[in-house]
Amino acid sequence: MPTTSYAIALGSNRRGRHGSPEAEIAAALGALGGVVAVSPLLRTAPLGPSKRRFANAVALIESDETPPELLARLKAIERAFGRRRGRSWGARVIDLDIVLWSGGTWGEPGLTVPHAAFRARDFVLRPLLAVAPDWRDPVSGLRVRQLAARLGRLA
Ligand code: A4P
Ligand code: MG
Repeated sequence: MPTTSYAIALGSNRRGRHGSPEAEIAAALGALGGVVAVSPLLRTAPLGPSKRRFANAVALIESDETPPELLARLKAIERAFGRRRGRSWGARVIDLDIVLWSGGTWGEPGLTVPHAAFRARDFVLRPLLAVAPDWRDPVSGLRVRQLAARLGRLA
């Protein structure tokens, strides 16, 4: 029985071998496995230099993996989907980020959980709000619904 759950953010703004960004996200959900909830899919304006709009979603998964084990698997899925390395913030077929972990916080070079930027990102908080409004961020002590309300007020 998996004892650990994660919130995973999915983003895509480039067609891949599965088709549209929406189709890439659907395929990534299948590759992830252990999915217990999926937010509605959102079309969002790009943050950063990329000009293409993104499809974004958040999934809750159950898994026995530690955060580094899960990150390694997410990177393998990104590679299998044709993501090109070394193009930070560029157009991508799929981007998979660990947003929250039921175990709390994890920090090592190359991996910070909760994700360092999720509290400021509407394209993560809005879908997260749909699947885990009461999840408490272990760093700020605020629930997802409070983080989303705070961001909404600042926007
Ligand atoms: N890393 C550290 N912590 C984590 C974590 N919690 N989850 C490291 C996943 N990865 C984590 O990520 C860079 C490195 O972060 C990873 O190798 C891992 O070791 P990346 O996905 O390889 O690179 P990136 O995504 O191009 O860079 P960056 O700066 O992480 O970009 P973001 O934050 O992923 O943002 N606009 C909209 N509307 N929707 C989007 O989804 N996404 C981005 C990319 C920009 N604008 C967007 C969207
Ligand atoms: Mg990423």
